[in-house]
Amino acid sequence: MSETETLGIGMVGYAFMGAAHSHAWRTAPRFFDLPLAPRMAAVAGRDPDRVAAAATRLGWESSETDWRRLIERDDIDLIDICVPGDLHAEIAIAALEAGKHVLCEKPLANSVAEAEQMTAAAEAAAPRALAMCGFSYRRTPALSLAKRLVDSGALGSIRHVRAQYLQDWLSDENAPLTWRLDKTKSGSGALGDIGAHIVDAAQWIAGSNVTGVSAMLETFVEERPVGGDFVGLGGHGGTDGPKGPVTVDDAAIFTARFDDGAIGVFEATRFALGRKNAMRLEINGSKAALAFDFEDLNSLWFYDSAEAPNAGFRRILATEPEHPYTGNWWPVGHGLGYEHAFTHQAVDLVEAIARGEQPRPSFAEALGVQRVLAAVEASAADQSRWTEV
Ligand code: SOE
Repeated sequence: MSETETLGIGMVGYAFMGAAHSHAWRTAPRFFDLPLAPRMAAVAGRDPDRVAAAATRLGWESSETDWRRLIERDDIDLIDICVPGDLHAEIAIAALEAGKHVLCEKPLANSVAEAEQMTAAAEAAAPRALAMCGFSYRRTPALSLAKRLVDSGALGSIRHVRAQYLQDWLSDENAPLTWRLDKTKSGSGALGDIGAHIVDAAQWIAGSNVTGVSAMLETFVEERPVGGDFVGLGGHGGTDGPKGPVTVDDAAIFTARFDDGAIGVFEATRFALGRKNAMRLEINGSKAALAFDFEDLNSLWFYDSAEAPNAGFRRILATEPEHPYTGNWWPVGHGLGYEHAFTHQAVDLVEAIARGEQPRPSFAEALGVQRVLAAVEASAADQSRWTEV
C-alpha cells in the first residue's frame, strides 16, 4: 500500500485564528479523503514558553520562536499566517520567494500597496508555490449553496445586495484596548476585520465586483483602558487606570454599485447590541431572492417568484448530502458550526495544491477586497464623496 505524500504545515500565531486553523488541519484528514496528508510540523510565536504550550495544546509537533525558521525548514511546505495584518506582507512574501505555499488570514494586508506586493509575489511564485487568502465564510455550507444557486441562474439578474456584519463586543466603553483597535497592527477596525468578510462574500456570491462606494466611518469610543481582564475578543478594562487612543473605526457603512448593475448596502459594526456574529447577506434577483444570517448558519432562506404567489421565503436546511461539504459530516439535520468552514478551507487548499491549481480566493481576489476597503476609507474621509474602486 502506498503512503499518502505529506504536506508539512508551519503556522505563525496561535491565538483565536491559530486555534481555528489548528483545529482545521487536525480535522480535515479525518473527515475528508485528502490527496496529501497535512503534517502539523511547527507553530511559531515569540515567547518560547507560551508557543511551546500552544504547540502541545493545539497538536503541533514542534515550536519555533522566529517565523523565519519555519520558512528555512525543509520539512515545511506551507506557511499558514494567523497573526495581525501588519506582519502579513513580510511573512507571505518571504515564504513565497522561498517556494512555500501560503495561507494568509484576512484581510490580506493593512494597505493596498502591501496587498499589491503580496499579489505580485504570489503571481511570480505560481504554480510552484500557491497562495490563498482565508475568507473562511465562503466555506460555510449554506453560503456555498447560495453561490451555487446564483451560479445556476436561479436568481436571474442581481439587483440588490444587502450585506451586514453585526457584533457587539465593543459596546462596553470600558472594554480594553486590544490589537484590533490599533491601526498600526490591524490596518482598520470593523471595516477590515468584519467588513472585509461581507465585501468578499458579496462579490463572490453575486459574481460581480464593487465599482464605487459612498461611505461613513465612526469611532464611538475614542479612548479605552490599556489593561484589564481580556475575555474573548474584548473583556473588561479598569475604570480608573490609564487609557489609550482607539485609532480605528468602530463602525463602517456604505452604499455601493456593482459592475453588473446591482446596487448594494453594507454595514459592519462592533456596537450592534444583542448581535453577536450576525454576518448577514440578502440578495434580490429578477427571479428569486436569498437570505442568510450566520447566527442561524445551517439555514439558507430562498424565495422563488415562480412558486405559488407570495408563498414567502422557505428555509433550506443546508445539511443534505448533496449540499456543499455536508456529505462528509453528520447525518442530515445534525448541523455544522463556525469551525467547519476552516476545515473546508484546509480541504480545498490541499486539493488545489495537489492538482497544482490556483486555490480561491487568490491573493488577487483579496487585493480586490482591499481596494474596496481603501475606497471606503477615502470616501469617508471626504464627506462620503462617491469614490471609484
Ligand atoms: C473578530 O471581529 C472576528 O473574530 C474576526 O476577526 C473574524 O474574522 C470573524 O470570523 C469573527 O469575528
